[in-house]
Amino acid sequence: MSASVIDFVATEARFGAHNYEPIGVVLSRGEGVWVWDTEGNRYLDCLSAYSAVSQGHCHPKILAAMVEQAHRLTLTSRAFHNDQLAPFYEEIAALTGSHKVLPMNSGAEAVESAIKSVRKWGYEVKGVPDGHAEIIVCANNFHGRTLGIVGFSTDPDTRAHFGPFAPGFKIIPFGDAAALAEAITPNTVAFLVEPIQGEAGVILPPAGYFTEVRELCTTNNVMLVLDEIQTGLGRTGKLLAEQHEGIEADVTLLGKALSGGFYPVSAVLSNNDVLGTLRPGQHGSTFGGNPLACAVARAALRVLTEEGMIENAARQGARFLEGLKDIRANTIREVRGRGLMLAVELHPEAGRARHYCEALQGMGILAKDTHEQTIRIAPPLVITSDQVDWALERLASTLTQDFS
Ligand code: IF1
Repeated sequence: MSASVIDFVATEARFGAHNYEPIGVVLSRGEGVWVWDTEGNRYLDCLSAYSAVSQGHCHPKILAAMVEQAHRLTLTSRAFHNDQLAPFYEEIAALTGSHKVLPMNSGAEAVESAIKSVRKWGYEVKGVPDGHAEIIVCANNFHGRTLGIVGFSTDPDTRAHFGPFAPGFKIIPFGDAAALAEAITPNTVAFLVEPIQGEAGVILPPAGYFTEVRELCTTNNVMLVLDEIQTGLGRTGKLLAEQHEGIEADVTLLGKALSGGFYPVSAVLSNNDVLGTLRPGQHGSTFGGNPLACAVARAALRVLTEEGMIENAARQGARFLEGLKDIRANTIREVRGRGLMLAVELHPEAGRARHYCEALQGMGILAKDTHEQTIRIAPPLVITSDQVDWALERLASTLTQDFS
């Protein structure tokens, strides 16, 4: 690392809460799938800010919409109407086939908002006795960092020493429909689940799991809440990951790529019943649904569909996965994923995934490890075949090295 890079890193360490341990690269510019560091080195971004920059860095049309709106009006609060909210509602509802929309900012806020809404639905529509609503979640979930959410995490780092936590959550194994059937009681209001578990290491459920989940939820009048904050908006090669399963959630959570990485924008989408229980004064946010966020989200959704990014994610994702499977390296335990949400799990004896990510950085690729043994690969959805092949060459040569 050069002197200036060490300076940025040291200053962060001196003043910042040490809640991250970034790879030693200081980025200052991005365009499409590429990012550049302060010294002008170029990298292929295989993290996409945890899938938030799916449309590619600094997409010109989203940028133009943001700048144009920023000149006109940024924030009104929901005390008044603004002329961007209604078209945003219409467009996102039409695209996703939803009846109602609740705009928020971060992903965690969308999750919290869904929890509040399904509980309220449980008391006011389903008839659960007040204070007794139960929500079922999965082991190894990741839904965000707020107190409500970390209380039902099973990851010690995420949870430890942040309690006491809110009651009302039951944890079952992911991918086990029988466990869901057993966990449901008359007080169950919702099952909250990721279509593919991201932080857990890109874990796909067994085939048919979500069909059974859908049936169980319908039969027992339990709201199926899909956290598509990471899997949604094209990441897996479909608009929503639920489409791979041939099901429809009752409540869908979106975030991250909803703004193409320009701004925190999230949303709860639902049928009429769930969000219909919220009355004036019962939930809100200063920034949620602001005109700048709505203008950015509208452009982010438009380019996703108009520029064929979802189809490209399916095509390039299949190419990337095939290419990864063709790499003959005894460091690799398993390669998995769907669309451009991919992971390479290493054998325990191969050494830490972090070392491979650092080696990849040296070859011009930025990727992020998760859980010691897994390298996550999630480039922007605008990646081309040549760029996939370019990445595969470098991954192949890195994965055949030994960092144990
Ligand atoms: C961090 C992982 C990704 C999410 C799902 C809600 C949220 C997230 C399915 C909350 C956020 C992030 C946050 C980021 C790490 C990251 C992540 F490694 F933890 F799993 F993306 F892969 N639901 N995921 O994945 O959204 O409040 O952050 O906007 O550093 O904590 P948020």
